[in-house]
Amino acid sequence: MKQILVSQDLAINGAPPAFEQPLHVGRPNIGDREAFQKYVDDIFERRWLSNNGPLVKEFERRVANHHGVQHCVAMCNGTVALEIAIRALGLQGEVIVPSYTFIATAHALHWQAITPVFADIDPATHTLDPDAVRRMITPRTTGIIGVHLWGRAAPVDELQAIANEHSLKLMFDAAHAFGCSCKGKMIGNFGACEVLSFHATKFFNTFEGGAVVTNDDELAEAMRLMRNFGFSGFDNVIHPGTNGKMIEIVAAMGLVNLEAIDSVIETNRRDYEAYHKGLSGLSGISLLQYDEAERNNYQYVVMEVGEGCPVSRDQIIQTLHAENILARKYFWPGCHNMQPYCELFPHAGLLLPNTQKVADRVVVLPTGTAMDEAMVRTVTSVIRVLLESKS
Ligand code: T4K
Repeated sequence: MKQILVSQDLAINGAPPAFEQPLHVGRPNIGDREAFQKYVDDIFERRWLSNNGPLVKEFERRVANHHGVQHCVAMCNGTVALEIAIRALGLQGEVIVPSYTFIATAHALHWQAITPVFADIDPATHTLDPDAVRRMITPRTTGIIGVHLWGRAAPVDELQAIANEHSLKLMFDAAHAFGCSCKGKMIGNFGACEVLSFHATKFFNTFEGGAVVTNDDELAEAMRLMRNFGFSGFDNVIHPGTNGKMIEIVAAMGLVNLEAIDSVIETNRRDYEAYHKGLSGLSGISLLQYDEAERNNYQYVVMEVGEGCPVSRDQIIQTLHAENILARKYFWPGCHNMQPYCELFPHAGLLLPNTQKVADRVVVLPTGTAMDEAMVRTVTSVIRVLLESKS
């Protein structure tokens, strides 16, 4: 790794890039490979590959225990888990969601002919602003989907109070929040249900995968039917359904990666602290903080480029990319600026000033077990040298 001390050391100024191989946000965290191979041999031996097999059942038990919830219904990915949860809750008409989220939150509604109504966020937390939610309620509203963005909980109590007051269903997109807590209570215990994602890029992955966690017995039962075409035993369909099943080899990856969770948190936390140290004191630069009183997975290191910064967010991204550091602008430009929503609701942005502001200033930096402290130091020195050269 090259030393970056002065602006001539930067790739944008003609120097070779800091990294030969690209550094990604979302390099998968992978547990014990031998343990995984052993599971694969057992699966072949059993010849039971899918359909609620023993590993999926074991995986569901372990994930439910980890979050202190009654039920975990494992699915093929987080998006299908969202779709099934939305359908099982009976949402229809309009559902209030943030625009500052991954597109799947909105698409899961639109895919089922439900209108996602975008409410603004609190710029300090990046999660739904309860007052903005109130403003978006109409006679067609049936529910609210809060998103625990970056693994930091949405305002669960305030959203529940609004839901109760207006007889709305409340659920959470907890795709980022595996193993996180809110006011000392594990994610999974809020709203009617919460949806986890186990995509390759997540803190905890099963290659692809997702789940709905809930304490509602009836809801869990309906979702179990829905993910398997509505089958109840041989030849007996008792519910409308789709194919949302998790398969055995995926559950095996989950069981292996569950064992690695503590060490992944340790690594993420180390990176998060190294980023803090490396970026402290830079004008206009701040990092989103995790509340140390809660359980966090520290998967996302979220840098904000504010007004006092001598360079723009996009110049920082461009400079990092030239070094092969593929920092991301998640979740720019906001769902409301993407298809089909930008065409369906061309003026939605007028009510989303904080979403626009935050989407324009965030840079998500690489973390995870593919990074070490020296790599983090190189990333921060690129940003430091760039800013110092312009101030
Ligand atoms: N709700 C929220 C709030 C979400 O963030 C997500 C997913 C969902 C719902 C839906 O859950 P899933 O249906 O996905 O389970 C990624 C992920 O694809 C997506 O799962 C995730 N959120 C989102 C935040 O990030 P992209 O398109 O930005 O990145 P992608 O998948 O190309 O991966 C990013 C980088 O990671 C790649 O450039 C290279 C690296 N990578 C990726 C994969 C897949 C690897 O090194 N190895 C890999 O196997 O969406």
